[in-house]
Amino acid sequence: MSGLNETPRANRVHIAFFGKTNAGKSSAINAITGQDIALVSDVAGTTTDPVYKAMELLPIGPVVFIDTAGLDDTTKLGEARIKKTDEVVDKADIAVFVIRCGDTDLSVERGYMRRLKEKNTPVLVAYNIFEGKKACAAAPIGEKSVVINAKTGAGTQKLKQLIIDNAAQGEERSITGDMVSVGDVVMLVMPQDIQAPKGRLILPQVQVTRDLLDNGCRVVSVKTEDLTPMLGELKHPPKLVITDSQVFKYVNEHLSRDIPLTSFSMLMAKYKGDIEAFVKGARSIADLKSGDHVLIAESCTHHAQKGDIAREKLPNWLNQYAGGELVFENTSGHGFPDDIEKYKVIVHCGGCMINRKNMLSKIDEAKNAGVPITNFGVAIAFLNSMLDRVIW
Ligand SMILES: Nc1nc2c(ncn2[C@@H]2O[C@H](COP(=O)(O)OP(=O)(O)OP(=O)(O)O)[C@@H](O)[C@H]2O)c(=O)[nH]1
Ligand code: SF4
Ligand SMILES: [Mg+2]
Repeated sequence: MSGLNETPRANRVHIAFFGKTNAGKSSAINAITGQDIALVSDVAGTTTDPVYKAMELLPIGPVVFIDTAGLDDTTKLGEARIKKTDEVVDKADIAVFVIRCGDTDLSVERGYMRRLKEKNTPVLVAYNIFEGKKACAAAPIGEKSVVINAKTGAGTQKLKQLIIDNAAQGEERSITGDMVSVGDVVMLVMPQDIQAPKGRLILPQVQVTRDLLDNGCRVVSVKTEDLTPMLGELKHPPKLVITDSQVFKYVNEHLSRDIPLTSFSMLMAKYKGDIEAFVKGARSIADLKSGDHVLIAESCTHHAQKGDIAREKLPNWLNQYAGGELVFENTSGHGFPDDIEKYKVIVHCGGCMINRKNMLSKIDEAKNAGVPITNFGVAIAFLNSMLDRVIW
């Protein structure tokens, strides 16, 4: 786990290395980073589970290098490894294929490349020269490529530059950039009740504040009861009010309709996923009837206080709304169940531990199966009739 002052892994650019066993993936990562991150040996299948290494790669900033197991490991154990590699495919922001010069059977690589392309993930190829080996194969599907010697490090600076150039087209995204302008006064309503962690702010509040400051806004933060007095003290109404969803009702009642309002969860849903898909998914809750199957999906298992949202609160609210007994299933971890088509809606957690690419992959999987998908925050906004009032 990263420390409090470090960028969480979910917000780092994910740079993933793929390739056959012994192609030199681990050696290439070590050469680029100048660190012995990954174990290198001439035994095929040295790297088993994906290895993650967070670091700063200037000028990109915080990144995480991901070393994966060989794509051609067909043993029984290999199957489990391939599954883990598939998970990396879903979250890679940029993919580097390490291919041995002279290797012409690239069908496995092509399959993976195709999947990455479908996700608009930039794909690079590093041809690894093994001394005495023949010329390199032509780039499999016209990828941007470089020739390296992963063992001596030759060419790896060029590979690093190629990664930097192509990761740059990957997004430097702003949470509020399309809603505010320089000089705007933005008011944040942040109840600091007993549920709030002692002595600090929660991550969405911190991230949104930083984002607004970066956008040149003047940020005014108030507790719920200070909303009205603060509005009275401002010379002009704020350009935007951002509230914690828990006090939406209060804020809505105390805020003039002509002041744009949104919530931290709507902003985070937009930042992390596909807000239009989530809103559409949330509106499909209106069609739920008794007996319908609903999947509640969480990305990880550590959520001590969130457990009851997923297993109690949300199911209760949805049952109340549907006026009957819905059939709930909970899942946690990477994928969705195989019989995903049976669900009338999927309600996903906020995904604070996964990156945006990973969330978009999940949204795509649901879309491909024709199942509406939303997330906790947007579903709760719908259930509280917030969607008619807030902007996103
Ligand atoms: N001579 C030479 N050896 C290399 C080169 N690149 C890697 N090797 C060697 O090839 C072997 C495999 O390299 P790794 O980096 O462990 O390969 P990998 O793709 O991570 O392999 P797995 O983890 O087993 O999938 C090691 O013994 C490396 O030292 C190279 O360019 N030239
Ligand atoms: S919101 Fe999702 S990813 Fe974040 S802690 Fe909860 S279950 Fe894990
Ligand atoms: Mg390896």
